[in-house]
Amino acid sequence: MYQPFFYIKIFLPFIDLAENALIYLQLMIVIPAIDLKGGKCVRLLQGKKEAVTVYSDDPVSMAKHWAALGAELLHVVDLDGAFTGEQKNFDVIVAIRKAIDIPVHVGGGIRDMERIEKLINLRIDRTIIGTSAVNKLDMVKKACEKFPGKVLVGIDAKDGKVAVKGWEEVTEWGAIEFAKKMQTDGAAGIIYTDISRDGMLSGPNLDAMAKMVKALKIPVIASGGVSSIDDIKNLMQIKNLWGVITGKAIYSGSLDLKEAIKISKLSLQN
Ligand code: AMZ
Repeated sequence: MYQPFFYIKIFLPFIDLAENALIYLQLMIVIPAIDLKGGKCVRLLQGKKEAVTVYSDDPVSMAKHWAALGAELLHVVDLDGAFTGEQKNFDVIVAIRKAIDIPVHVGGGIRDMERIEKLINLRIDRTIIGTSAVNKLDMVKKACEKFPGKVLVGIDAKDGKVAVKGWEEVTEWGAIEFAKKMQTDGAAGIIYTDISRDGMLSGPNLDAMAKMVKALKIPVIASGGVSSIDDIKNLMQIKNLWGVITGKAIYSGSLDLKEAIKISKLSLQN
């Protein structure tokens, strides 16, 4: 599938029009999220499965809604998959893919090569690997060799350490240290989530995001804590941040997706 934004982001570097004056052309993609649990579109608080709010019984309509508002990419997570290790919302994911024309990323419960291949064959544009990137240390490398450009790594951090298995287990890996390894292994990009902020509408962890972007050459997508247009503007100040995922804010109405997309495309600041 042709994905203009992805290529624009790669080939059009951030242009500094004037040194020392904060005037620059900034592009950052705003990505709506659909988290699936029991076939429904939900949000969790800090990823805890008991703190669940159902936003829609019809995730396919939700996906169409975000696409109609101008989304250029959709982030879909099978939460049951992330908790159990096996994708449980596969049919819904397939239905979402068929219903919209924009690129779709999928994560949650993708734990082996067969699952990656299956999703890619179904025209899922990129797969997100979390737990297995840590627990099967050579898997991302192998997957990237077989499916170049199709494998993102989801790094979900609790106090700077990588968490896995639905965020119920925290590992010894430092987030940046692990991200660098994934970059070396060929990951197409990193989705970096601050667990303590996720679903809290408390503002993103700008400092942690900036450090991650600075440490890597591959695209970084920030996730967790976004609540308002000001958060979008603040994230845009992080030079080279590729994108931001928003969930609860667009469901609760504290962020207008259409406005966020508009603002994220071009920003001339003095
Ligand atoms: O909210 C959670 N508890 C949660 C969540 N959103 N746990 C995992 N995930 C997401 C990760 C990543 O996109 O952010 O699931 C994906 C990783 O799944 P897995 O099964 O590879 O660890």
